Amino acid sequence: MTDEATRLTRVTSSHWGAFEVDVAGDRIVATRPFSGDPQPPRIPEILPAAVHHRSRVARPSIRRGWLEHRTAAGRGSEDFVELPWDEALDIAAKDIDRVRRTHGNDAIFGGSYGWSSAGRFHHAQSQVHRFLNSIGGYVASFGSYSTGCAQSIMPHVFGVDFLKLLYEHQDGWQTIHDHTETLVMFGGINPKNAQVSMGGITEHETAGWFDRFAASGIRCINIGPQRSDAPEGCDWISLRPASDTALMLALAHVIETEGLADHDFLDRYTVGYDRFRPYLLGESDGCPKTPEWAAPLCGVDPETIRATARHMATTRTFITVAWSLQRGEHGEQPYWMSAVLAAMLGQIGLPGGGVGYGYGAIGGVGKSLIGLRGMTLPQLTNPVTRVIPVARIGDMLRNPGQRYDFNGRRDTFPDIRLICWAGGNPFHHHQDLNALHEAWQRPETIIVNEPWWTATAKRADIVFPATTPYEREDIGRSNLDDYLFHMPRLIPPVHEARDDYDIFAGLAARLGAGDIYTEGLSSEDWIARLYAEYRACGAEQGVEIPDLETLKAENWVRLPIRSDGPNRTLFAPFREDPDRAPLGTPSGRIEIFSETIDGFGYDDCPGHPVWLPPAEWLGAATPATPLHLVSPQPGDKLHSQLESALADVEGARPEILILHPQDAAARGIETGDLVRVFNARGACRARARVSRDIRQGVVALPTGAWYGDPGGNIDPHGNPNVLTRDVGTSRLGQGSSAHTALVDVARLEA
Ligand SMILES: Nc1nc2c(c(=O)[nH]1)N[C@H]1C(S)=C(S)[C@@H](COP(=O)(O)OP(=O)(O)OC[C@H]3O[C@@H](n4cnc5c(=O)[nH]c(N)nc54)[C@H](O)[C@@H]3O)O[C@H]1N2
Ligand SMILES: Nc1nc2c(c(=O)[nH]1)N[C@H]1C(S)=C(S)[C@@H](COP(=O)(O)OP(=O)(O)OC[C@H]3O[C@@H](n4cnc5c(=O)[nH]c(N)nc54)[C@H](O)[C@@H]3O)O[C@H]1N2
Ligand SMILES: [Mo]
Repeated sequence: MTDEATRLTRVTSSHWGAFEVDVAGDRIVATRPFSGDPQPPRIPEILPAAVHHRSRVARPSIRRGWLEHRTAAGRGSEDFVELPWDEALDIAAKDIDRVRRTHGNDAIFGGSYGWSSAGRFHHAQSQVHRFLNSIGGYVASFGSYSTGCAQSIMPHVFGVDFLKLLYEHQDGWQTIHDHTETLVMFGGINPKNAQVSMGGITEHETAGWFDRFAASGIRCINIGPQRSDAPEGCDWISLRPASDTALMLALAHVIETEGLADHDFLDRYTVGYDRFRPYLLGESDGCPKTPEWAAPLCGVDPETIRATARHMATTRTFITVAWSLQRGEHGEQPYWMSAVLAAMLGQIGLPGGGVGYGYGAIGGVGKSLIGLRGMTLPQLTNPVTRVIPVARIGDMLRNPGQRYDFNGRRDTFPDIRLICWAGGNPFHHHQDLNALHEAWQRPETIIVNEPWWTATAKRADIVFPATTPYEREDIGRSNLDDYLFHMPRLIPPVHEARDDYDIFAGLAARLGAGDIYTEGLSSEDWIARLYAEYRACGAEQGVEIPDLETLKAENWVRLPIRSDGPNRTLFAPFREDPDRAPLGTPSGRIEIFSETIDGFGYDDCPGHPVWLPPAEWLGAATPATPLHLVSPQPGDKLHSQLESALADVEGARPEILILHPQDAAARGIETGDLVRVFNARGACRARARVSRDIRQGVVALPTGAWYGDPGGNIDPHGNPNVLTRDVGTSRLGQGSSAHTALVDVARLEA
């Protein structure tokens, strides 16, 4: 029995959903699933160990060489000196002031990408951006590692912001369930990834939908390198990574040449098919994109391609594309081509037909809700207009002043002297980490707010210990969820941690911008203000939201904002009448050929979708690097978060590498063996798991193991980003190319 006096149970929310937390005294002692979640994730189980882990940053810490000599030398390898808060804030503020006076605010990089924690007010990105704006601005970043490439290309094709397309236009699960006959999933739909969502999903439903699809006889086809990317019971067409565009072109070729293309749809709703068709048929380049052409590229036999094309053309077919396909070099092409393929089938705008993106990427895609706005900390305005594509940070640090192209614009990389990061772990998320470590030596000062001594914190000059959500009060809500949470402060700050808000308030005050940053409000005041705005917005839309005191008492409520009835269909009004409801493209139609993109003159992203192989894929395998590495999201955590405690679990590190029995046998590797995964960029250790669920020639190593300390020639924990290539998807998208990398694997003696 628990002692009520010392033990308290409350519900809180996170990016991986709601869960119950048991607190005894100053400690979180256990977590339990939230009763309303049909498929609760196991991720929170490790939370108590992580929150109280020895790797928490205890006090403000300044790297010795920087403190004594203001030198970058030793960054990442030197020890830190702990200082009292006031002293550390004084030192940091003085240096920020020096940089902005000497070099201007465009020498400060505050792109600060990362997921940080759920909770609306203590949202680290909003906090750091507001702070930097209050002191004169910063160089920002555009897009995300998740969908950066799609965010650039898809508005040219469909004329709508990519994230709006996902969250407000695409077919709902119910529509798919009720109308789709064939679900073709490039890159699968994996309930493992849908555990997670920005701000959290409370009821995890993805696996449940697949049970219902199976019961109603929907044929689900997973196309990609891993069978396990889709639930059991789905068909699997095993495909070489990065070859989806070749397969899609061959499907399109069959559809066109067998008279299965819907030319009425193409005429009425699209532009540029006449420019694309000669390429498809080989009239413009002498290379018809037949199944026989595609087979050796994508590793799928021509008969399977033909049968699949015919099946797609003769049933209500919904094509889904995982975000992973655009997280690779030339990731623009499979995205654009999937839209063209769907247009040729003529089912866009019909319920359960057409195309959609990222149904398995995060929970909440496919859910139909009345959108409520609000609960966002205003970020003020940024006087610095410089913005880099988010995944080009390594290039920016290496090449100040160098020109680069991005989606039709030419710009030069700024000369960054100071980096301020809160709520992200670039030494988790960026590609080619050994190269980033070198580039990271260039700025004069690096300031990081972090709860844990991550690889990024270890590579900073000044580290401010940040609280976790369990140490502060907040409101949990997400545009993709119908639950609303009061997230109580469950325990006092661990060691001397402070909220990001208080850290930045301390810096802003020292820089003469205290009032601009805080407006004289405490965290509590801000939460009350933002909540009141949110309630008012709800009232405008006829949704009653309880007052804050009631929410605090209830802990969580469910809002009546689901619209599960007749469900959403992508572009239904456009299909109804394309003249009255045109798309936002220059032509008002789906752009199979884009004059805008053609006008950019990019050979790596021309005016219509084309087959462009990446520099690294199985078609370019070499004796030194014969295997394609995919680095998917980890099932047991969010990115690199909670890693400190997970890594303590006996046998958990290095991370598990999945490889095919044939590739394992050729190297004398068995399940459980320690292996070395390597290429010219780096090497890491991993633990082998031999499986037939992966295509021969492909290996999979999830992201998130903490990048080790510099100096070693092998990353001990199994971080795939020592192996990945740091190159933009193309001059158009400039997204992350994490999924296109070649490696080899060798057995390590234990
Ligand atoms: N090879 C490869 N690499 C990839 C990908 C891939 O598919 N393959 N995927 C990419 C993608 S899609 C993404 S989104 C990125 C994710 O990359 P990130 O978002 O950078 O990863 P996280 O581990 O979530 O980093 C969040 C950090 O914020 C800290 N944090 C949490 N809460 C707070 C807070 O309240 N305040 C402060 N100050 N800090 C906090 C956490 O401890 C953690 O260190 O990785 C990318 N990297
Ligand atoms: N548990 C958990 N869930 C998460 C996250 C997490 O850290 N943990 N992170 C979240 C985030 S930030 C994001 S952006 C999403 C990402 O969601 P996605 O981008 O959909 O997921 P990934 O795990 O990167 O990749 C999914 C699968 O794509 C396959 N794949 C890779 N390359 C190719 C290719 O060229 N063609 C085809 N057909 N398949 C390919 C791989 O086999 C891989 O397993 O996941 C979210 N969900
Ligand atoms: Mo992401």
